[in-house]
Parts: sequence; structure tokens; C-alpha cells
Amino acid sequence: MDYYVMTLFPEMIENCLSESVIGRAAKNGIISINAVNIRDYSKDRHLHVDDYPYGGGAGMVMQPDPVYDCYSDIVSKAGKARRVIYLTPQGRKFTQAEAEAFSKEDSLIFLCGHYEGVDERVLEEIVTDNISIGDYVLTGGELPVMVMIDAISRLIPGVLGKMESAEYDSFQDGLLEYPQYTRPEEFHGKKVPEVLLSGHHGNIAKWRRLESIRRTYERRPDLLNDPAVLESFTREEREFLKELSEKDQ
Ligand code: 4FV
Repeated sequence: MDYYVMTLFPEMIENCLSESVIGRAAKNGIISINAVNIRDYSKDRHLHVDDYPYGGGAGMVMQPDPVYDCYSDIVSKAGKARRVIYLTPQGRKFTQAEAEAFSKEDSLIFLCGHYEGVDERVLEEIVTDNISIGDYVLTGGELPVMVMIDAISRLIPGVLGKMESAEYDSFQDGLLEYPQYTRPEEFHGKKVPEVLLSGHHGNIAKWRRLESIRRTYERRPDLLNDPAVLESFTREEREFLKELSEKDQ
């Protein structure tokens, strides 16, 4: 996977994504991260890339030309640009399913906005996907891009080492992940659930599934409104969910 990030702060991207799992994947050549400075494409002597909004109002807007020229340069070097993702609160919500879909691409171009955003005309011309990482307003698109690159990259074969796994994650089957435990067996008087020490894989899998349902019911009941999730429930799991909701009455 080749990532191209159009940004005013390439160092933010390079420094943060050169560490840990993502940094190792880049070193191993499984992914590449190419941060490109939009300011390099400014045509004025003060290297401006933003200007006052037409129609008045607070803040500044990123001008279309430097963004477009930066994009064109990436495409001319990297070839086709199937997906160009603009990070904005006005985008569709980034989810695990979206991460799965994006992880299948060969390359992704990201546009990081700043100030009040980017001139609509260049967005219309180059952006294929408007994506939001949450309903709040940040100062720039760089942190959202790093969130996306992290969530997408961990799904690319070879990125997670043997000791890590994306096999079962929260949201993978529409439910939150079950609670995790490791040594010591007792911590502050609290023991690890017996079933996890039993070595009985069937019982462990069943316990984990029921605990996923419990955790989802307690923390994200909205996820249980998805018919596809409920369809995956066995009769016993439906009974368990019914008991949870009856206890609440
Ligand atoms: C954002 C979000 C976000 C808005 C103005 C960057 C900022 C500036 N991006 N999910 N929430 N972006 O707040 O993706 O352009």
C-alpha cells in the first residue's frame, strides 16, 4: 500500500508514522508513506496557501491552485489515483468496515485541510471520499489521517507481527471485543475468570462471545440495532441478551 498525504505539516506525518507498528511496516516495505507539502506548490513569494473567504466570515480558506498542483504532481509520479480522501467533519463516518474496504486499495491519497477548510472547487474536482473520524472539529486533517492510516494498515497482511492479531477486534463481527486478561492470575484480589485458565477452547470461545454481547449491550447498545448483528446470534445468545435487558427493567 502506498499512502500519499497532502499536508502543510509533513513532519507531523513523517515523525508520528515512523514509530511503532506502522514505522516497522514502512521499514519492511509493506507500506510506504509519502508526505507532500502543499506549501511547496504556492506560487506567491510569501508562500501563501490560504486567503480570506468570499462572502466574509471568520478564518481563512485553503486556495485551490496549490492543492490541485500538489495533487497533479502526486498523480504524475504515482500514476492512477483511484481514491482521494478528504478529512472533514462533513464526511461520512470512518468505521472498521471502511478501514477494511480502504485496505484493499493499492494506493490512497489523503488531503489534510486546515483553517476553515479548502476551496470547494478543487474538492469537487479531486476528492472521491469525504471522511470524518468523529463529530468534533480539529485544527487540521493530519491527526485524522494518522488515525486512518493506522486503522487501515493493521489490516494489511504482514503489518501486524505474529504476536498481534486483527483476527478478532472490536466491531469485527459488529460487537465490541470481550475483556482481556494476562498474568498475574490475581491482581488486587481480583482473579482471572476461571474459564480462561481451563484450556477448554470451546468454553473459552463461548465465554468470549457472551462477554462481547454483554459489553456491547452495556457500552454501545446502538450496535445491537443492526439486524445483521442480531441475525448472527444463536438462540442461546438471544436468550442471554434477553436476560440482560430484563435485569435492566
Ligand atoms: C476532521 C474530523 C476535522 C476541520 C477544519 C480540519 C478539521 C480543518 N477531519 N474528521 N472531525 N478536520 O475536524 O476528519 O480543515
